[in-house]
This record gives sequence, C-alpha cells and structure tokens, in this order.
Amino acid sequence: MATDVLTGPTILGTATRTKAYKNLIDGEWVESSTGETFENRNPADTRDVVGIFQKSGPADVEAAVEAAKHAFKKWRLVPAPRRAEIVYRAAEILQGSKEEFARDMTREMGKVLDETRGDVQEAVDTAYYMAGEGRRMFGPTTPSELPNKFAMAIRQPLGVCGLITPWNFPMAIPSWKLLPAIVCGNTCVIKPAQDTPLSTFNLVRTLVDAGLPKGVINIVTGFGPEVGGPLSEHPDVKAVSLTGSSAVGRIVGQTAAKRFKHCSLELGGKNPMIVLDDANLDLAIEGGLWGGFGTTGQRCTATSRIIVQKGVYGEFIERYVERARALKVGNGMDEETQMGPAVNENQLATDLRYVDIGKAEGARLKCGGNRLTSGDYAHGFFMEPTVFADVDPKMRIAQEEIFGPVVSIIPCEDLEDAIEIANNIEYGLSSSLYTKDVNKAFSAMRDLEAGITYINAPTIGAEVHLPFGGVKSTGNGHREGGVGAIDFFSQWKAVYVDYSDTLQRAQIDRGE
Ligand code: UN1
Repeated sequence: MATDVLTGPTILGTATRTKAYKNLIDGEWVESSTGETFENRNPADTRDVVGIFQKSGPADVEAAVEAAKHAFKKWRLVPAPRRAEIVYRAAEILQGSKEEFARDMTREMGKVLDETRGDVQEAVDTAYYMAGEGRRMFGPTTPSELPNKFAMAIRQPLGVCGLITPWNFPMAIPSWKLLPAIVCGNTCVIKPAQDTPLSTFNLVRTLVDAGLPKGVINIVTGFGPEVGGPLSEHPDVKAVSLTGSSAVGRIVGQTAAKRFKHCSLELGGKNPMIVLDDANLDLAIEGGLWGGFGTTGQRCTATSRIIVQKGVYGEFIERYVERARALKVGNGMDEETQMGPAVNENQLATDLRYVDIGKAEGARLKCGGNRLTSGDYAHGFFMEPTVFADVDPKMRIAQEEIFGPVVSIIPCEDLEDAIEIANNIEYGLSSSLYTKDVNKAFSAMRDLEAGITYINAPTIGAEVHLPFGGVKSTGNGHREGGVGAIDFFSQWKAVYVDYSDTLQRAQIDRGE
C-alpha cells in the first residue's frame, strides 16, 4: 500500500523517506488516474510531511464504485454473523495497534495523544458493537390478518455506499459509517478528509488484515469537487453518508435527492452548556474547559456557548478564564500538552477572524485571541484558548459554528431564559445542563432542542451504542451510532408466506 519516496527538505535540512500511499480499489493499492498526489503535513510542525496521498479524480471514483458493485454480488450473500466476525477480528487487531495509530493521528491531525487514543478506542468500541449487531439485525415477525399465512420484515443491504468523512475524528467517524455498512451487507467507497487520510488507511488496512474480501471497502483520496462530488452523484451509489459542514451537506443532500438515495448528513453544531446557580461550580468549570477546548474546539459537539445564571456569572467567568489562560498549548505528541493546533491554516484563519468579529460586535474578550508564533509554535497553526464574556445571544460569535478554541459566555436569568437562548439557534446537536435540581434537569432533557443532552457533563463525549446526530440544521434526521446506523444502512422488505393453498385476498377475504 505504501512505498517510500524521497522528500525534503526536512527539519534537519536533509531529505528523508516519506511514505506514499495509494488508493485501495478492488483489493489492490493503486495510483490515481490523474498521476497527481498531495502532501499530508503535520499541523503542529508543517515541515513534517506525514505522507503523500493520491489526488484522485472522477475516473478513480468510477473504478472504485465498479469494484464495490462487483463485490456486492457476493458480500450480500455472506451471512451477517460471518460478516460481523471480520469486524470483531478487526477490533482485536485495532486494539493492539492503538498506540501506533494514535501517534499517526496526532501527527496528521494535531489533537493530543490522550484524545487520539480515545479516537482509536471509539473505532474499537464501534467494531465490537457492530460485530454484535451481526447476530441481531432484528426485524419483526407479526401475525398475518389471514389464516395459514406468515408475515415478517427483513433487513436488506442497499448496495454501494459512498462515505465522506471529516478530519476531526479521522478514525472514529469512518468506523461509524464503514462498520454498520458492511455488517448490513453493503460495500463501500470512502473518501477521507484530505487533512487526515492516514487514519482511515489504518482502519481499512486493519479490516483487510482481519480478512475483508477485496472490493468490499475501497478508498479514494483527494478533494471534494473531484472525488466527493462524483461519488455522491454516481448512479450506482445507493446511499451517501456525510459528516461535514452544513454548506457541504446542503450540496450533497440535494445531489442525493435527485436519485432518491438514502442520505445521512451530520453537520454543524453550536452547543450550549447551561450553568445554573445551584450547580457544582468546580465541576462545571472543569466540564466547560474540556468541552470548549478539547480537540482545540474542533468537534461538532464542542461546548461553544456557556450560558451562566446571574448568581454565579461573575465567579464562573473569573475562574473559567483563569483556567483557560493556563491551558498548555503545544504539539499533541507531548504528553503535557492540553490543547493542540488548528488542523490547517484555513481553520486557524477562520478562528482568528471570529475573534475580530466578536470584538467588533462588542463582546468582552477575556483571554486569548492571538496566534502563537514564537519558539516551538513557529511552524504550526497554534492559537491561544479564547474566551468572550457578556456575549449577546444574537451576536455572530454566539450563532455561527467556529470550530475552534473560541468560547462565548452568555448571561441568563433562570432556566427558562437559558433554554430560550440555547434553542434560539440554527443548530441542534448537543446540549448540557449543570444543576443539582432534578426537576430542572428533567425539564431541560425535555425542552432543549438537540439530539443529545448531558446533565452535569459537557456537550462532548457521546458513546457509540447510543444515537448520535442532531435536529434542525445539524442534519437530516438520521442517527449514527446504535441501532440507528443499522436502520440507515439497510432497507426493509416485508415478506408474506401463504401456506393455505388457496388464494386469500388481504382486506377482502375476512371469513365473514
Ligand atoms: C464530532 O464532534 O464530530 O461525542 C464527533 C463526542 C465524540 C464524537 C464527536 N465521541 O464528542
């Protein structure tokens, strides 16, 4: 799959060997039809080239879809428990490679090692869970309305699935899509984000090592217009699953709709954490730091708004800002680092632009706001953890997804006011409430408009066996994780077996 090619200059000024990775099509590692490649660079130190990847074009998508279509003919007939055994074996192999794959991921994506270990673990968890689903995939058997007639519904695969995955969880999110898809009997073409293709390679290579037949999963690396677009448009791709921005989601959704494809969109978020006067403040501060600055704020589920009741507002800000200021920013490979770089220059520019927007809107910048460029920061996309206070809920920094380490703190009167602020937004992925009052907790669980609500925990940290996804512009109603993923990657067939040896007409022959 990977060959060594000479690239340079490196940090030391001498050429070194960088691995070149190929596409995986029909079980073969092949170069792209375009003959072009792109570099995957370390966002903590851009002198470090992690790998060279294929800059593919529509012809590569065509070949991959053809391979997947061919493989589907056999794969759909492999019993689901047998398909799942391969996934189970992959989970075991993946566990053994956890440290190596976490290091690869930190190098290509930037988040700290603890978190990339968690990302690999999330793929392991998904594999074990989906392996179990292979022996469930339940469908109802139900009495027929006619005598001597049997009725049931069975799950069937869809065919070729086109999967487009983001850079922030470069192994976990591909696992959420690939593993239920193949357990259900589909075959796949995956286009990983151009910033983080290596982690998807590591996952798929593990599945191949576990015995996955050729053509069942194909990888085509490259960019949206040349790979993602043709993949979602292809008539032989029967389902499209995308995790990405709402802007891209709108395009992919419309493309898929033209051919009535199954389409799952998991898009943006602007997730609120509410802190009431009676909350355990130490816990809320700890949670707000983890939710706001974990993954450098680059989670769809990031705690980007903290809505604090007036009784504790001043104290919360003071203590939160002090802790945010003290966070250790640096290369994620260093075990001491608490926050890594932005994934790329564009993302960093977006984060810094929103700092200017917040200032211009009149929010109070309490800490951060600057790019870090001195010493070890010189070659990476680092910025300070940034906190705005006295944010008006209508401000752009309180309404728009930034996807960086920029937290907006908004004052509120009481729970009712907080929920109004929380809900008055385009998105609805995750949400959280800190309180000791069980009545308030249950009201919030009912009233927060979001696909996920946490009580006394921040907005991040979803577990793979529960539904993951959101309401409003966060998506189109599908759920990843849990049985929702099986629902998406299968279709129902109702089956009736009449063993009466007579013509029985439903709704007509009622024996009256
Ligand atoms: C994402 O933010 O895109 O719940 C995924 C979480 C992680 C997954 C996040 N388990 O924060």
